[in-house]
Amino acid sequence: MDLNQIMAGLEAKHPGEKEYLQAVREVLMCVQDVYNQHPEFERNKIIERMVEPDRIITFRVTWLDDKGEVQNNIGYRVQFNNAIGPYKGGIRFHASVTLSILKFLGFEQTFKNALTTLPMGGAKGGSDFSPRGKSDREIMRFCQAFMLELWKNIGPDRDVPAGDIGVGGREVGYMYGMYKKLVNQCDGSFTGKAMEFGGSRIRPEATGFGALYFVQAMLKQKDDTIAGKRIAISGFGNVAWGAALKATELGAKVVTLSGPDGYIYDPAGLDMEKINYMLELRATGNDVVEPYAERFPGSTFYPGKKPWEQKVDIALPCATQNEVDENDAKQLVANKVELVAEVSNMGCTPEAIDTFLKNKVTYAPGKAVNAGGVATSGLEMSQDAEHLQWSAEEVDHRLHEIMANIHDQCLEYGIEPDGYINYMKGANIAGFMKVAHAMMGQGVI
Ligand code: 2IT
Repeated sequence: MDLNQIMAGLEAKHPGEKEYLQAVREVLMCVQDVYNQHPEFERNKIIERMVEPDRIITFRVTWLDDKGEVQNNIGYRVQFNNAIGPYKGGIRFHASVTLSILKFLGFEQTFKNALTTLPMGGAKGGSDFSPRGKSDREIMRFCQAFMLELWKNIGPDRDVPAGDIGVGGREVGYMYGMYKKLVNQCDGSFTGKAMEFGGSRIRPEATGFGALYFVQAMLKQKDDTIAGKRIAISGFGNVAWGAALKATELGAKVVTLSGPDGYIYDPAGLDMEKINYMLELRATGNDVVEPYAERFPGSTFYPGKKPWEQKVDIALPCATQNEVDENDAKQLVANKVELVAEVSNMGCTPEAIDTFLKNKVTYAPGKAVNAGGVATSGLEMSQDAEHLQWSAEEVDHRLHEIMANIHDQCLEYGIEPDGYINYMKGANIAGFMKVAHAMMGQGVI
């Protein structure tokens, strides 16, 4: 494989798709040596087939706002790769959504899902619809309008969507409700459903919990433990909440949270009351964290800034792609950060990752760290298929096993000659090998 030639071809074909090209370059850079040891991959054009989505579905979503005015948005589903199982991946509702972002997320999802060991392919969907400031009725009408198009393309053995930024239990409920109305079947073709209609215990917490189990495995590898560590978390959504909850339960001190408006520094660390307050903040629909500082004296709000300027042992980006840039990384390194684990998808820019690797900071990518979310979605699919609901202990036990297994897979391919563990390389090669072998086994299609 000639990395630069492949990238030049993709850049010409998909100009301006910055996030998608970034995600592809990272994977190809990591797998090129292994790839070149397998001439059969080259003969079968595995890379060329893997970097293009199987199909992209684009549609107009028209809905009525509370004033009775007609609103239009764009809806997408990128069905990236189903070599390993039905397409699987979340739906994102955010004003920033573009095809490039959904292609990057679908591409990442394919390898992440392969790492879970469960039979799931990769996909992603979403809309440029912004839930910020919308009423519950507006959210419902939008979700229903979105499903009027998407239902034709999904199904329990075809494509199973779930939540992502801007899509939580409420939105999944409204979308699944409309889907059921249209197909007249309760087949569980969505995950992240509420417990009353086929959801799985632990799914709301799973991304954050799984990330902390992974961080525990990374620390154990260094003969270290999490108790007493100071942790910076960004975001205050579902993923940040689960991560903050588990980190606090494990005895760490979470000292930051953030929103689009800035970040909160709370030197006392989070406790249950503060963690529950994150849910209240989110329920306002205003997408801001500033009120936290008024509610909890002793904490400070830093408008327009990111939490990476604080001195911490562990940084857990939990907000969105490219939220840690080169300057943030340099600041973290200067403050002697020990470990950075991306809980958001592609949370660090390539320059930030380079900075961590050069300074031998223990760093792991989103597709390994945050895979507990989609893994628990896979467990939800199993429960729906057998018409049963498992106990929280059962789900949590399996989540632990899956995260430990992903950590082992990273070690298999990521240990460098000097003993440094390159989790990015390990995760990308392990995920890639699984997808490549699955594609090889099913012929040229
Ligand atoms: O990025 C992700 O892995 C998710 N948003 C969860 C996907 C899923 O299908 O549960």
